[in-house]
Amino acid sequence: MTSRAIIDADIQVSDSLNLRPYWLPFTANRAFKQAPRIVDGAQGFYYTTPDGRRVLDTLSGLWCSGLGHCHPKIVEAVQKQVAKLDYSVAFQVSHPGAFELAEQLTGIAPDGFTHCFFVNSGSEAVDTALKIALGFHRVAGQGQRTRLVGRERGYHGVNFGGMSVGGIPGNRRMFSGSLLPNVAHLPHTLDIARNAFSRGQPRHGVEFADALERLVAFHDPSTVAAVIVEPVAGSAGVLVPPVGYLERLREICTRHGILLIFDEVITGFGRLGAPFAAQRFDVQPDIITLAKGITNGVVPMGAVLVRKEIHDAFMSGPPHMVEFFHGYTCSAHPLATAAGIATLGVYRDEDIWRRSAALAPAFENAIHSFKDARNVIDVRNFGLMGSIELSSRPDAPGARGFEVHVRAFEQGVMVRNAMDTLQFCPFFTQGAGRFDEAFGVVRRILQTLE
Ligand code: PXG
Repeated sequence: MTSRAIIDADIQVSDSLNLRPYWLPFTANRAFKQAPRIVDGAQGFYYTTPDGRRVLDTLSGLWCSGLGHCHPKIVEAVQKQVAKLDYSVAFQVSHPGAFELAEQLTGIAPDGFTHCFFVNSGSEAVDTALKIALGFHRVAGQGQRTRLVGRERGYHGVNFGGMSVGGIPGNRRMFSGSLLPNVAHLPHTLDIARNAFSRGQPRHGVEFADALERLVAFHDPSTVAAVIVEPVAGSAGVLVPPVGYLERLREICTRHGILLIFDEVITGFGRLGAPFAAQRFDVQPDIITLAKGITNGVVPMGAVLVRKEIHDAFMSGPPHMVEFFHGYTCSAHPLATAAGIATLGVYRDEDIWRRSAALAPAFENAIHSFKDARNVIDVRNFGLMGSIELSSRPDAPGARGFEVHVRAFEQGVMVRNAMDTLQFCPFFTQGAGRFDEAFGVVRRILQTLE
């Protein structure tokens, strides 16, 4: 036995890995270590396991690899970059890739977004966006605007800001005494009683946005800095905004001088058939957070896009002074910018926004074929995001969804569950014919699932 093969008696393993030291994120660690699901390769739409099985990926990684795994152009760009400039000091010094990627990102952003701040993840993008919003009001002479508004069931990452404006109870519970003060939450927009099995945007629920008017009136609108929402909520199980809802949020924010932040960590980069959800819905936020698809998941990276007025407001004070006391050691890391530039090149060269929009109707038809399947209480979709919600076992919420995940993996399909909701995020380039492969396995599992 090699040292890597030494395993605690209670943890069963493959022959060669000690599973004990690694504490996995957002994972049922004990269940995992009893029956690990491990991949050691990926190509295109499939992972491969150490024992040589192929596993079809139905979530484009974790909503991040829409171009398929190991895209040769992105791989090559990263390989070249690492041999040329492995790291560049992030503060007071920079490198060409950072400027090039910022220019390209602002080039595909909605009109008026002129500046880009780089970070390393979606969570960092969100906390950065919240700090930009608070800082903006302060430099603009409205330092009393300190209140933030999020939404129930929202997911904005796991750092303290994102967790505080986030609305998934399980993510907040353990830290409930230590969240940011001065945060209020809008109601979520899921309304299965009225909107079950909606195709695309649900018809009912624009009035959920009116809660913002009441909330800001209650707290005094002049104390509110920003509202943050995912245009389509991802992690909570693909909650699609009702018709007119985002427009109304925008209108209320504008009327009260409140910044609107769209968290586009999932919806960005073609997921909805346009570069960003802001363009797809034709609703213009003031700040956009990005991550995931910015590098096709190849190198960790996030970004915050802001309008010119917001950036320019910070550019005061003595010119030798730092204007925004914020940043990370690996902001605009050369490997990430190389991956980002290559990824944007592929989006452009492979006509991804159009292909994503073109594939969406076939995806919609395929996922709505689950309407009459056993235990299915809702199917939701927008663009290339979709979910199938199962009823929960009364005694064990989440168990049904987890069982589908485990059984599907055994049968060569990676299916992500959020409690009892199954989530799907197809590859842009997979073609309509491929939905059956994954959905066939899911359908057979649902037929026998208690
Ligand atoms: N905002 C949104 C909208 C996200 O979806 C984050 C912020 C945080 O990003 P980082 O890079 O810090 O993880 C996310 C992340 C899932 C799932 O299964 C979703 C995410 C991450 C992992 C799993 O729904 N979203």
